[in-house]
Amino acid sequence: MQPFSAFNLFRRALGGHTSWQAQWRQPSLKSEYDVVIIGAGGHGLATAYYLAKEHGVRNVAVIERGWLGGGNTGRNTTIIRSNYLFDESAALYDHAVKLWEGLSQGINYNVMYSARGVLMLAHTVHDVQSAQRHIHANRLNGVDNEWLSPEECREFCPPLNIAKNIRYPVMGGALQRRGGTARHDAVAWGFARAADALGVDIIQNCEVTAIRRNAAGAVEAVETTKGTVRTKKVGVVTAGHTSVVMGMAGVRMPLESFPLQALVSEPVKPAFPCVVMSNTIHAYISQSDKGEMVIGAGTDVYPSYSQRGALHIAEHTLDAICELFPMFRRMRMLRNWGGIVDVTPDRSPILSKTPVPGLYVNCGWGTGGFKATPGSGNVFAHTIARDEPHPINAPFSLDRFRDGFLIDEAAAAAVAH
Ligand code: FAD
Ligand code: PYC
Repeated sequence: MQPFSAFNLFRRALGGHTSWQAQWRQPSLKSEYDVVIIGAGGHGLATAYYLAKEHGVRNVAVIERGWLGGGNTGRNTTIIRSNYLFDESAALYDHAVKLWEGLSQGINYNVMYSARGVLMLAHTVHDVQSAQRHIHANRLNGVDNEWLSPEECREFCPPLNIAKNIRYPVMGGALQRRGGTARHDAVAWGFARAADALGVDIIQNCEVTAIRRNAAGAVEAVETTKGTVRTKKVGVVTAGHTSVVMGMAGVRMPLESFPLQALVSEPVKPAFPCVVMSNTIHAYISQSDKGEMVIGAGTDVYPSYSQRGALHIAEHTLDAICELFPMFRRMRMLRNWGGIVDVTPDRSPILSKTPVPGLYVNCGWGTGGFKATPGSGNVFAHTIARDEPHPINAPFSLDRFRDGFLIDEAAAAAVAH
């Protein structure tokens, strides 16, 4: 019997190990796989897991140039919601929310999904109309969303300042009660452990440097810093760098990459019960289980591959947070960081086959892909295993930029673009 201590409780929460690295095999890269997934973020790992679990495809490698979840998966503000305007988006993101609800049990790893409610504030007449349009559209799609008056907003989130004379007065808010947060790195570790247990090889510190095609144009191998791997199927899941990796196969992508940043405060006792977002002033906030206030800012104005954002953008966000939540004015910020998000012209993701036989791409999640992680992996695994899209991701094809069937969620996204 182990002595009772916080340390041992922590070990038990991790499944009996002190290090998450110790929880799975450390395989060497083989020379041939049925499927190679490039990128061990949440989406790549979820794809591998569902390939093995639901399609019986287990001879799979997930190849990661850095460490598990070290990209956007470990850098985001963990907001989960499915209150998107268009039918196609509502179906995709709500598929994910339904999977979040049973994920910890499904992969036997506590991802700390917490449906504490996401409140999106309205500060102008335009915001009010747009939020109410979303509420009606969401309800028609079976997605919960409801309108709250300013007083009801404050009742739901007591620290909120609803004074009428502030720079951005709160005119109400749209509340999705099933929305919330999860622990982002646990999502990567949990999918990794579950995929590994089904036989998937997860290879870290290994960069894919080339994608080789045969005389017929189909994928035949990838070159990596640990050697050549033969394979007939490659899934590219490399948020922020998708244009670079797809360029290795000669495919030009409709994407731009931008830094997006976030910051956390010193930890405090539980003070903030929900998630609050403001599209208009580009601020969003929740409290992590460690007690830090998790605050997200807008995207930088200029495209870049830098993993830090411009300071004036963070300053603008903190101004807004202090006005909306005056009790946080004297709080100290502990650290900030950035991730690189790739953005499509219609601000909706691409989950698609490509013109290259055997090459599949999952990207373009911009500022909002964390919430989609299990749903994205689930339908992308289907697409790879069957060489045809799942009905949920069929509208999110690369072809839409040629045919014009865009899913224009630009105005519906929660942060500055
Ligand atoms: P990543 O986690 O970025 O994984 C891609 C991996 O590919 C990386 O680990 C990278 O190292 C690897 N890679 C790249 N090139 C190669 C190569 N050549 N060879 C091998 N590996 C390679 N979304 C939300 O839903 N809610 C939020 O609150 C939210 N907040 C955000 C806040 C910030 C600051 C940021 C940056 C993003 C936020 N997002 C949010 C977006 C979300 O984080 C991403 O959409 C999502 O995590 C993308 O996951 P992924 O697995 O596709 O990518
Ligand atoms: O998509 O909900 C979201 C989001 C919040 C912060 C960044 N993206």
